[in-house]
Amino acid sequence: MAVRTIAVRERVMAKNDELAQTVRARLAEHDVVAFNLVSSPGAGKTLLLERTLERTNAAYRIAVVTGDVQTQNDADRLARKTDQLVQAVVTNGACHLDARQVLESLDAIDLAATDILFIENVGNLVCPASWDLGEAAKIVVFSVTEGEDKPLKYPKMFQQSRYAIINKIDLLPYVPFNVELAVANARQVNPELRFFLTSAQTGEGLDQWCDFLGMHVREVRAT
Ligand SMILES: Nc1nc2c(ncn2[C@@H]2O[C@H](COP(=O)(O)OP(=O)(O)OP(=O)(O)O)[C@@H](O)[C@H]2O)c(=O)[nH]1
Ligand SMILES: [Mg+2]
Repeated sequence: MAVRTIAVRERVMAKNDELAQTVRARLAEHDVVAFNLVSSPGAGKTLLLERTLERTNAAYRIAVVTGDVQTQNDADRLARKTDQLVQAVVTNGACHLDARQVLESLDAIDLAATDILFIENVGNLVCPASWDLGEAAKIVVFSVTEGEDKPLKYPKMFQQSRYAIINKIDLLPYVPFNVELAVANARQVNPELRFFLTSAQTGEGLDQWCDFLGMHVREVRAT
């Protein structure tokens, strides 16, 4: 039975990877760049996206897919900030989004009128690491209230991510968090990781973040 269980899981993962490639191809066809935001619950993914929409709405067309175990609260928050579609996926207990859910979401999104697709994954530092959703890159958000050791305790998420956002830096005066140590820990598991330091609350660091998004849109448009 144990061997059979593993075989089933491998088939599920293989199917997911196939669907992720279909997502990737559909996005490429329309020059849409997709980022998969992953984090522990409450690191600030939704607030960061709200601020991003406020700042970039005039410049880029951003669609969002949000994944939540229960409720569509995040989608409701984000829909207040944009005229583009915000697609809520309620996973009913699953701890991650999968490529099929993203592919089905794409049917409702006008990709020809989209520059960036943000996928806000379910808040969980373990499960989403294993699931390719067809994104250009995973971006791991972790906040200064979580401790510097998280990259070492949850290495796969940091290995699978190309970018890391250290968020809630407005709280640095109040919490014992050493940014250099956190960066060193993350680089230990993924030397290629690139960092942003942000406060979605005060707006600090969001200029660099939005410049980065603009650079990606321009790159995709130029190809
Ligand atoms: N002080 C401070 N609070 C923040 C910051 N970013 C987010 N928060 C707060 O942190 C809490 C969680 O933020 P969310 O944006 O809902 O976090 P999330 O990652 O989307 O959470 P889940 O979707 O549940 O995983 C909220 O109370 C936010 O107002 C920040 O930069 N500084
Ligand atoms: Mg959220």
